[in-house]
Amino acid sequence: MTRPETIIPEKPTSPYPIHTTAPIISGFGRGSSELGIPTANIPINAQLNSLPTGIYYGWCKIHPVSDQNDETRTRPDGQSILFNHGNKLQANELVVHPMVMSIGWNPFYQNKEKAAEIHIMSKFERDFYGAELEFIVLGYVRPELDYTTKEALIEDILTDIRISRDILENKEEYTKYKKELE
Ligand code: RBF
Ligand code: MG
Repeated sequence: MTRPETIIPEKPTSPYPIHTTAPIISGFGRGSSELGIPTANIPINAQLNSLPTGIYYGWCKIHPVSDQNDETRTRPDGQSILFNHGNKLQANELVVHPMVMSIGWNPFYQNKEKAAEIHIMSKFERDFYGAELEFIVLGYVRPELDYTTKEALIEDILTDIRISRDILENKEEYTKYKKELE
């Protein structure tokens, strides 16, 4: 199936903006390793659960949780993950970033549980599991789709990133929400 055209309203319209905060948990570890597109996974809260599954865009900011020590947690697949709660991040990584969010069952991977994950459009030196992610969702890009190849999925995610970055950086009605996180 090919992606439907993305409709971009003049400005964010109800239910957006959705402004919320969630802890960064461990996902399947596929984003970085298999797709080359890392995502920060977050629990599905009632607010996110009320949205249709699909791809969204907005702004985000990472908040380190400084009163927590590093700890190692074991993922369901047996892999151990170091939770540093964002305490290794640099000042230039703690700014407001453009993001794309995927909510759903990842049909390409046939997940059994609904997941929410955010790709932050910046490069990071270190992981930041256990940090808090504050974010504002401003609009919808497309529904979740299934793909016949991994390459086709990657291509569509890169298109999502390009469309979303363009809206967030060039449309004033969307750019201005960046200030709410500063
Ligand atoms: N997974 C799908 O199965 N279908 C999709 O249409 C899809 N779109 C995505 C769009 C974006 C912007 C992102 C960040 C992820 C998307 N994913 C999709 C999820 C992807 O499969 C997931 O990030 C990896 O499996 C790592 O958990
Ligand atoms: Mg992930």
